[in-house]
Amino acid sequence: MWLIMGSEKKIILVTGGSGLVGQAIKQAKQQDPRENETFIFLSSKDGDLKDPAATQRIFERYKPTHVIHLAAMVGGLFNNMKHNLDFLRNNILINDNVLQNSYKLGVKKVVSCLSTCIFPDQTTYPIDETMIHNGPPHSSNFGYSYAKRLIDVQNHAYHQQHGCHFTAVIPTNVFGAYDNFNLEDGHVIPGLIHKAYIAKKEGKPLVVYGSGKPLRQFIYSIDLAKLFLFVLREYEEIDPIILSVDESSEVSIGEVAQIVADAFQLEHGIVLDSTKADGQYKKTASNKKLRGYLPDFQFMPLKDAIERTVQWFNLNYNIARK
Ligand code: NAP
Ligand code: GFB
Repeated sequence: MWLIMGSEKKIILVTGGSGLVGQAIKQAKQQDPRENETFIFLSSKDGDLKDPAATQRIFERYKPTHVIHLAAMVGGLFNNMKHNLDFLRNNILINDNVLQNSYKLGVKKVVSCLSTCIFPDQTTYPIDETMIHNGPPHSSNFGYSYAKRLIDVQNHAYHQQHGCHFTAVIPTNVFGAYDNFNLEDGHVIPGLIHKAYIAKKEGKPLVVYGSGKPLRQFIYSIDLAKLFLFVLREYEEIDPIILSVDESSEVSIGEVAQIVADAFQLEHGIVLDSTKADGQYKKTASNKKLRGYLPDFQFMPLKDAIERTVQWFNLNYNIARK
């Protein structure tokens, strides 16, 4: 039987499949299925990937041909500032176990997930893929950043020594359904949505931490998921690729807070809590490399994507991570 190139049977293991990005990939692959692809979405209930033996058992059980590696200790600014060591150690352990087992089982391709916060804090803008190792990251998240930078080093080392095809994507701040809406540990958009939900109930203003001035590029989880499938199916480089909305879509935290307040039709305005940290002022990323591959990719407008996420949170308040 002759198989057309590229239609070989793929068993795709998605580590961290129960989280924000994992759930979005689950939805995106249903919207754009391929006959030769079988996906397995893992959660930490399937085994602790910090544990080498548990990771080996998972790989021996599913025998993946491809891996989308999302599993990580993930959190917002304030969680990172409190737990830099845990972010460093937990993510180094998880990444080493997943990549080493992928190598041992002859996995054909691994796509890991970095983040634009790992780039040097003192840099020129816009940031591009060549700048990953050009200096220290921002002090608020150095633990997470160095653990993620190490993935890029590991990918090149596995390729150089064993010819492995391990690569990585670098998303900007992600948001969407199934996010972590915990007020202490989560990121800004889920944090604002949860606070707006409470403010609506209590007839109070929405409290925004910090000055509201920092700038961010936000990518909707479903858009990121579609781009992840493109990278899994068609991206052949070992070097990573930034997955981001255009630079022109960069917004301030104050502007995002206003979009969230409008989505809840809040009547008591917004107040700033300047006792809270701003973190990194900006991390403006270029998506020129991505646009080279997908010049016409349409990102969902931020306002529409936030409204959909607010709708999801209102409907799923009971099950949402809080
Ligand atoms: P998330 O919602 O917090 O999900 C994390 C996932 O990892 C969950 O499925 C969790 O399983 C799993 N996990 C965590 N520790 C584990 C362990 N020790 N063993 C096994 N599984 C474990 O995170 P996310 O926002 O989807 O992030 C996915 C990837 O995108 C991460 O690599 C993250 O660094 C990257 N990223 C995220 C953002 C963002 O803004 N969120 C931005 C850039 C890059 P349980 O559900 O069982 O806990
Ligand atoms: O999303 P966030 O926690 O992470 O915060 P970073 C972004 C900005 O939002 C900061 C402000 O300037 C915060 O001061 N902010 C305002 C809030 N209100 C809130 C709120 O209620 N909750 C939160 N969390 N922030 C992270 C890195 O940096 O980016 C992580 O620390 C990860 O490692 C992530 O990479 C993508 O964008 O500052």
